[in-house]
Amino acid sequence: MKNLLTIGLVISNLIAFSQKPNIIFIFSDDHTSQAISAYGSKIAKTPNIDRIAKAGAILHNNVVSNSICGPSRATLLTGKFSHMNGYKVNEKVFNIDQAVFPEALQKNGYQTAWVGKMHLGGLPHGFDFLNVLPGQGHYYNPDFINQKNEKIQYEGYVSDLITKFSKEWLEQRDKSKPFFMVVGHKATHREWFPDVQDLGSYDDVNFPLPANFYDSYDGRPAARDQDMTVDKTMVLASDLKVNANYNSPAFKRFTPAQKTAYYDYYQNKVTKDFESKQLTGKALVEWKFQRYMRDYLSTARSLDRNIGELLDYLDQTGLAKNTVVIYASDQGFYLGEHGWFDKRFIYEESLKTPFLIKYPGTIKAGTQVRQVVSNVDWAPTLLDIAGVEPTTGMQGKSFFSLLKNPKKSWDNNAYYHYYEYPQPHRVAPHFGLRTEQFTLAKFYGPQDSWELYDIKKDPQNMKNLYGDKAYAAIIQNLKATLKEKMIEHQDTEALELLEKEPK
Ligand code: SGN
Ligand code: CA
Repeated sequence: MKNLLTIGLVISNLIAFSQKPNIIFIFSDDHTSQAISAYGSKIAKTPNIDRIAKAGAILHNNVVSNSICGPSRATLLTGKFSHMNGYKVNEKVFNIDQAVFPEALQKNGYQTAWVGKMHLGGLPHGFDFLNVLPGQGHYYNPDFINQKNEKIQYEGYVSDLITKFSKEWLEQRDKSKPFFMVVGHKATHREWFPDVQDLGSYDDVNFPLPANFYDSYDGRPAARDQDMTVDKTMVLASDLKVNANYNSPAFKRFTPAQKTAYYDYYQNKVTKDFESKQLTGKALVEWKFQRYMRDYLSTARSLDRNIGELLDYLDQTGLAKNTVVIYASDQGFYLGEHGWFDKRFIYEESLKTPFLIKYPGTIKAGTQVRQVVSNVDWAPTLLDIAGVEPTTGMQGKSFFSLLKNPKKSWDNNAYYHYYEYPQPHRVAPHFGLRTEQFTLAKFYGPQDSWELYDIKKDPQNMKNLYGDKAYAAIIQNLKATLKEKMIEHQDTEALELLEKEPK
């Protein structure tokens, strides 16, 4: 009798688990929507990322709550804002003693894994399998840290190795259980080292300068004070490999063949071209911009190709039918807009992050989602997809219903708070609100200024409307909502600053 009951329980569990979808969360680094063709990019082709959008949904207004790597990842895991999960700036270590949503998935029968870039400073609980890059990781012949905390170096290009290890785990996992896997990519993080086969792939392209490349930053003192311009901050040797230091730690990892390929391209071609031109002033900045775009987009080629390889694998093994695939980046990035690279600001290019999702049979192919959602909503959404209740203290809200019905009305108010200052890019801390139409922000610390943008009229965030009397009522309303959000999300530090403001 007891045996029969046990068999019955096993069978019912198997049925329940087999109905649960698998979830693969492909998570890149600094890969922005301006570089994704599904988002309308004219300068890049990402046929494989686009496959996800074609088969499912693309989110046009998925913002992050703190536009920087480690904090974005901590928010993914906890469903909490930085001030609640404690991970406000990159160089801190994520407190692994807090609840993370993969633990809830495990309790509900899921197998969980994270492969590739993680960047949390410590290995969190909630994963049955880990094989992650230490810190920022390396593009060539990188080390990986496994579950036993052993560091092992592998030969190859990072995006290929991440795909290989992801597929290997899919092969050897416990196939009686549904799974959740993060495929964390290093691409397209600075210093943009393309795979050897992609060197020179954009050499024939002349990239148009963004209209605001020569931004004067009028009316935006925090934007003026940053240190992230292509002109002054981007380094010719380390970023653009002009007379690169082939004895640097990154190059020391190269095999002789990899080094020869890089030397042939960057020294014999790029550096030679640079030195023959003797550029100064605008011509020099614009040359740097062209090289930046070429390196960034060439690095993205391998990322997209590897996503294609993983999607093909899912198709070939039949896993695709019951597997949700998400593609997202930890934040957006500047591709020359405002004259910049990097992220951090509440302005559109770095506030928004790509998010594409396919779920065969549940999310309609070609779905366009325009409502404002945030990365704080990711954890509750993923749990919702798995049919699991949100864990206590989660601050985000599931947007699964929106993916199924993109016409649904929505609270389009996303809260933002960025902290890291002054290193590495001197962006003043700020908090703010992004609604369907407006962005309101307050810069503090070394700055003391408010900014308001009408996103519909000014998606480039060029005209600060804060002082404009015509917007006084709008500002008052937005400030009231901002305060409500601070209270709701318990950002007491920001609330104190807001309370000190003249009324
Ligand atoms: C490094 C980069 C910065 C970048 C941060 C954070 N400098 O410090 O440009 O902003 O990482 O990036 S580098 O010369 O070392 O590449 S993040 O993606 O981890 O947030
Ligand atoms: Ca990042």
